[in-house]
Amino acid sequence: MNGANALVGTLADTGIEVCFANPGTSEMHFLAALETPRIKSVLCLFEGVCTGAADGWYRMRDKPACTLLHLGPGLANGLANIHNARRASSGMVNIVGEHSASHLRHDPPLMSDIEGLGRPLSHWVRRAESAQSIAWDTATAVAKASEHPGRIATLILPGDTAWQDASGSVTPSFTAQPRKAPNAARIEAVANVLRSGEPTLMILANKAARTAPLELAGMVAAGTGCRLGSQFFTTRIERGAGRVSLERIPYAVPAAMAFLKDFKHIITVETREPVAFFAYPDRPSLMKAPDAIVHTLVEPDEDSILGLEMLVDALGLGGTAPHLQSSAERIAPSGKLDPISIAHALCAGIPENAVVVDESLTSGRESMSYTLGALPHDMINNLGGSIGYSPPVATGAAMACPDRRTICLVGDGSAMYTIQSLWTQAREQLPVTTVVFANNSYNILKAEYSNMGAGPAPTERALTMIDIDRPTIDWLAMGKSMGVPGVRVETAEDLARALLNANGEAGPRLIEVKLY
Ligand SMILES: Cc1ncc(C[n+]2csc(CCOP(=O)(O)OP(=O)(O)O)c2C)c(N)n1
Repeated sequence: MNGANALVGTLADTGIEVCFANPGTSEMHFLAALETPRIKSVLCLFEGVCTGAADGWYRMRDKPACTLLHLGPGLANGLANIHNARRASSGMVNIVGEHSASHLRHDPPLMSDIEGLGRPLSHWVRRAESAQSIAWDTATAVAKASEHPGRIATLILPGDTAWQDASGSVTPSFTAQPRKAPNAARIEAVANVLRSGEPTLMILANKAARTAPLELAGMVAAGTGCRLGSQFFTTRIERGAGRVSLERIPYAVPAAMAFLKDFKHIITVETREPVAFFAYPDRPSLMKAPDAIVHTLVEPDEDSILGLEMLVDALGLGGTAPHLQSSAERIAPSGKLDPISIAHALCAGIPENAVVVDESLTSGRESMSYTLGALPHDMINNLGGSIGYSPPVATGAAMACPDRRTICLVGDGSAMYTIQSLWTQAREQLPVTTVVFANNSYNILKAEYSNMGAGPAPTERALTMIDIDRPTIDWLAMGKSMGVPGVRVETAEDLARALLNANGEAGPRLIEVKLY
């Protein structure tokens, strides 16, 4: 048994099921070890796809996947989606290949400061010192990544530690730690706030946006009159008809301030108070009313089900029925495509139990609430703001949930960052429908130009950095070249029909939504 075998064996022993990989010469022993059927290895054609896919896997499975990245440059290519995963509290184990120590002193071309690249975005970085220590290091990495909230663990694997003998190495055993219990005094203080009857918004995030905690929060809302909200971006929300819905705090600062202005109290569950995505001249960073008070009910590393149960008990609300979202009054999607008619089409086309990965930006950003009454589904957002997250996350989510349809809603500008994901989806025949909103523009930046005070509207020259229409991207050809059949739609009814058609397919499909 060599170090690579010890590594892969320990990954499998500690519950890792999948490795999103982009290998190079230094990782050949790891590749050989991956021949075990115990771990599914999935080739991704860019490291940002590997790391985004690991994020998508975690969001659906609540446990880490691993990635295989080629030395410093491979890790660097994966960093943007590691950042997004970190902001979403997703755990992952990155295995980064490296030269043997004896080779490093000759300064070979691929040498770089891997620890230096990995550390800012990893919670844990370690370089395997010997083949004998790899099993220990690997088990430690998986335990770290599996903490709540999820953590980014990066293990650097020098070539010689992979190929040397690892027999007799020792693996520690870790028992998963239960989530921390919230402090009882804090729960009582929040109960008092709710008893006051003053206007209160409870914001739920991360694991608190799942059905069981949402129902507990729904009981509190039904019993006290408080409202339930989400940040603009949430890791995963179980939503749709029959579930407890969250009101989404708007993205734009003026709209968010208008939404928040009457709340005297904000109660946070696994999140913090609402912060603007960007700083703008003359607009505040914190968007609540100046006299509003923020109360933490559950910290991000605590158990929100327990916290909400304690709150329901403290308020004597056991047995209260939460208000459940009614089915959408389905407005038949029709006519010209705009954010509202797109939402109507989505509402008609999202199948039961779908996973929706949203990076629709200006095509869906403000209209996603129109899909609240769709069939029950999961909604995934990007908490890190680095675009190009959704095609990889959809890939990983579909690997994690092959029996569900994953729908990736993505702006054309965002899609271009990680479109290689389609190739992996075709190769693995994943049930993903990618909907590309082809407005030939970084449309969001047009409004941000004036929001920032750069001028009333982008100048012609500025527009050359914002429009992506010369040349026009042929999305159907793009999909076809990577084995994903597609269709182009120009009306809302055609979009709904295309979604429904794709739902019946086993493999990936692409829908180009032509928006100009
Ligand atoms: C890695 C990264 N680079 C650049 C940006 C800045 N940025 C934010 S949105 C955006 C354009 C998005 O365009 P598209 O996906 O087509 O959506 P649209 O705005 O047209 O709705 C850009 C370039 C970013 N957020 N992340």
